[in-house]
Amino acid sequence: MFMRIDHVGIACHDLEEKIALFERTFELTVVAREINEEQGVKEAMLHIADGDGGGSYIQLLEPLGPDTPVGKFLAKRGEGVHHVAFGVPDVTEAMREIGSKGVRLLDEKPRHGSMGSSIAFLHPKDVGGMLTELVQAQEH
Ligand code: MC0
Repeated sequence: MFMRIDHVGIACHDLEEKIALFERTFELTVVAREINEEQGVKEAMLHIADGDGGGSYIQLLEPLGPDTPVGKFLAKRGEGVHHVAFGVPDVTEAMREIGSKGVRLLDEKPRHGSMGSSIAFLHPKDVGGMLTELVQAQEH
């Protein structure tokens, strides 16, 4: 079902500061930036490697406000890993398959994600405490 880890999302207070830290420490390069109003984030993707059906990335996330998923996470837990995203060939099919196993889907239908992807989230409480995202990369 999963083709690769698409990205690991990291919640932070200051996007520019954390981009500079990751560039300096790991020699990673930012390949995309976006403000996603629907998800309440300003984000940057730092490229790690290319794999089956798409690349893999570190995603740095700064909340657009306190009353957003990442804003609430920061207030409760502080900076750190917010979610893990898996690449799937077909996000709607993956939602159907995983949902049929009793895992709560946080989205009724796929939403717009980073770099033109289609995404959906699974409830962390149903998958071992890890907020999990399904990603179907944009076709090129
Ligand atoms: C909350 N919980 C988490 C968590 N956030 N556990 C692991 N990882 C996280 N990130 C836990 C809480 O500690 C709590 O457990 C329980 O889940 C319910 O949390 P809550 O605080 O009561 O509820 P909310 O209102 O904060 O909602 C949490 C929920 C929400 C995961 C449902 O954040 C959500 O719908 N997230 C999906 C969308 C999202 O995260 N978007 C931002 C990234 P206890 O034990 O205390 O009851 S957007 C993105 O990444 C896009 C741009 C992309 O990749 O392209």
